[in-house]
Amino acid sequence: YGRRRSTTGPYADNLDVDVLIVGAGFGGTFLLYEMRKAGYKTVLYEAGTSFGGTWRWNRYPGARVDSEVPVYELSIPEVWKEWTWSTNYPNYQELQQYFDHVDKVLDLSRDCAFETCVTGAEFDEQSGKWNVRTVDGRTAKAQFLIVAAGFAAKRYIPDFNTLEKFKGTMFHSSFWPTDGVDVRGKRCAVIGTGASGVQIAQEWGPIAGELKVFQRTPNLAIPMGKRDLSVEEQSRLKPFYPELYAYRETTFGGLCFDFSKKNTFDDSPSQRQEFYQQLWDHGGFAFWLGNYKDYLYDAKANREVYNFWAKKQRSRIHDPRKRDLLCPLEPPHPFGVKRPCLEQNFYEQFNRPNVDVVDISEASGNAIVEFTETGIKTADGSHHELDVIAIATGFDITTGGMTSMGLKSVKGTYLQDEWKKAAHTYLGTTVSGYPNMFHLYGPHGPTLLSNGPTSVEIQGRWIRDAINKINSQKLKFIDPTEEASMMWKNRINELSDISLFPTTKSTYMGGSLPGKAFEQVNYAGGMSKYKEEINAVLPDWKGFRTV
Ligand code: N01
Repeated sequence: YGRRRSTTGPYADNLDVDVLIVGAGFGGTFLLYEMRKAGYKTVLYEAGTSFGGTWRWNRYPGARVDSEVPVYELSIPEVWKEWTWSTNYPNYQELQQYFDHVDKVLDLSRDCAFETCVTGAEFDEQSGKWNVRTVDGRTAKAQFLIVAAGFAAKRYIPDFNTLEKFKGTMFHSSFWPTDGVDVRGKRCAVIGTGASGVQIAQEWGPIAGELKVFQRTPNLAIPMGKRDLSVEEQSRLKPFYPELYAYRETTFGGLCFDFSKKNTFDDSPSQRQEFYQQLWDHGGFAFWLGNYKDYLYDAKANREVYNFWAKKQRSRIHDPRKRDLLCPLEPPHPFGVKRPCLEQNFYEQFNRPNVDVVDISEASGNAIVEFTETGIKTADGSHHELDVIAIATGFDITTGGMTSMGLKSVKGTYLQDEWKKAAHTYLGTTVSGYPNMFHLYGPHGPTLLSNGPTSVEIQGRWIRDAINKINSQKLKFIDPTEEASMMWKNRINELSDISLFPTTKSTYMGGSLPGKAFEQVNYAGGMSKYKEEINAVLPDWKGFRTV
């Protein structure tokens, strides 16, 4: 970071702007557009080299989105009118092209400083401005600070014994070399079976000499339903896009479908099988967030879904040992309380003689003991000889981006200390002690339970409206109270506690990082309810100190 491209415009030192945004993914992009449209002098700082956020960093083999386009898209007409996709689930390269298109159409780059990493920011109550510092010593003042760092900004590499000893090629999934890694004929391993691990395994199975997937918990993956999209099909549908973008805000997940209005046992067993089959054939998250409305709340209903899933996926794996590890008859956890990955041919990979799954679950007692110069040792005494390792162990989920930029509160404390265990926010958009700071697509919003673009548009418009209101009321700043933050945390827990989410350790419940609290990090009441709740506080600044 810190290679300043220029000394002028957004790269200048001592900037004084109305709004400073950090992060050029969907959130930052949308807000830069909205803020400029509302007439604010805005600058965006981005650590990477261009727009795209997660899609610039996650270049691992097979990286592909798991929400369908055009739902996974900004609703800005100038953008979608001129854009067509090759498939309903584009890969990272096509998403990068999409972001280049967004940049060009909306003329965004002129207000962006790339390779600009924020290392400190504090609010001065006297002047009512944030003082922001970058890694190369630049400073900027801004009335409003918007943190759009995303939920996967800080990668997590477990503290494996003697990791540094390994002499082969090893990368974390979110820090993959631009030129890729040639695995043809090589002995490869993937550690982790989240969405990243599953996608890498699919890509490597057919070409690696040998592939070992180190699995702690099976991913209850479901079919993606990827297909080609023609220009004609997209042109035919475009007149309906505004309706689609309005509709997605009314659903639980911000998608183009919603949970069924029925409970599981309202239907007869045969009707249920028929319904599950329809969802399965639809592909994508329909089987997850379009299923019976009670199944994420009722264990008996959930088991029905699991049984259907297991029957389907077990039939694809020939070897009984691999089948039982990847798709056990007894659920490792309720279906859907960990994000089910969308797969294309993940299970078929294990029918290849060169692909195997290594059970490192707690129950097996076969944890990774250490890394050696030539591979990985597991507790059962095996030494797995390897040339290439993909570490797909995820992120410091939702909080990592915000706690990595030296944010200092008006009480003199740092966010990274305050949030060591868990996040405290009000509405999933503001933090007590950090006046005039807003965040989106992070902790305590619908984030990981939602379609990204839908979430950032709802939160982004709320942030825009809040900023407009602060200015029209001639306020110096707003700051949520600690009581309001507690109330919001209780609300987050209340929505989650009635569901099956708290039965299982997952990214939703704080992730894998040692020392993190086991608690819900998302608003689990659905997008439309969330929108209603956050919009209700604006008219009288309920829960905020206003100065
Ligand atoms: O990471 P994850 P990810 N030893 O945290 C395992 C989204 N995303 O990068 O399940 C061994 O989901 C861990 O095991 P367990 C995605 O939806 C989207 O895949 O905790 N293993 C798990 O298997 C998600 O929200 C897309 O038992 C260890 C894996 O590592 C977020 O990004 C693509 C371990 C981590 O899975 C992150 O996904 C990619 C250890 N010490 C990502 N610690 C799409 O749009 C952890 N694990 C398709």
